[in-house]
Amino acid sequence: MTQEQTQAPSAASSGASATERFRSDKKAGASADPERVDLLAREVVGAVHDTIRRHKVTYDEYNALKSWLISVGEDGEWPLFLDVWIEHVVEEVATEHREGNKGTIEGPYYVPDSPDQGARGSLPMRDGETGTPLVWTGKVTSTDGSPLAGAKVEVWHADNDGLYSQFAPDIPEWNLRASFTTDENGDFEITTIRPAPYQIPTDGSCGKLIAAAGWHAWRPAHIHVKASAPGHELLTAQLYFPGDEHNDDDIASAVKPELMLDPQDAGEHQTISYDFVLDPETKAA
Ligand code: MBD
Ligand code: FE
Repeated sequence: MTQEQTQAPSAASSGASATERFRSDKKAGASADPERVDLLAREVVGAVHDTIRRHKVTYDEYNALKSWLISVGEDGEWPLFLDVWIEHVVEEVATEHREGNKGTIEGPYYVPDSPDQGARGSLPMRDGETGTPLVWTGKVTSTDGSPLAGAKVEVWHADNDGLYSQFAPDIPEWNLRASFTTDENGDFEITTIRPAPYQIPTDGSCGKLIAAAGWHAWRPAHIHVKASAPGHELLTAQLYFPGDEHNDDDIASAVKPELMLDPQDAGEHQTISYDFVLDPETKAA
């Protein structure tokens, strides 16, 4: 392999990282109830049968699907596929009871335990990191309006080339990833750069599906965040920028009007203000 080939971000390398990350963090399926598995597996398989009958799916189409499903696993793109096309409905169902902040999907590129910068600070970035500097002030409160001191705000986003550290090669480990802890008034101030729109990898199986169906691969520029505090439900969200051409056709269907920022020009940089309202944990199971 040439130097260039080894260093180019590829679907296979970011997919392998995303698969490994997911397996190391999540204890998926540990508590699956057989009755739920039976019900859900039957309904999903039944929905596929209905589609085959309704559209008279051919053996060629069945074999194309089989071949594609095999390659999604080989490319490590199950986390990407699921988070782009399925997670938004899981998130909708999981958070429909909330009175506080709207959230949205986590996506495949979260990494826990990013470096803590206190209540005010910058995301780690390279010398000369490109992109408009952004200064974000905000407050974390409970649904009753009381400020939450010591709340954790974890932030991660792509760089100006749309690449995430730990999933694309040659980027410092914690680049554009950090955690903040709110002060005694629940306040924080985060300095970063404005991320670029993000195109999901086009050279893997998800890219093949997109090309075969004539779709596009874009997500609007977004800042990922998790806000949490003791006794409160974890909020996972993404924040978006007005005017992005993909706000209305996000491939991951994860944009909500409540998650739109309002950047103000302030000379060389822009300022944003965005607060989080967390729901108290309910005791009822
Ligand atoms: C991303 O950056 C992302 O946020 C989602 C949801 C899917 C793919 C890439
Ligand atoms: Fe993202």
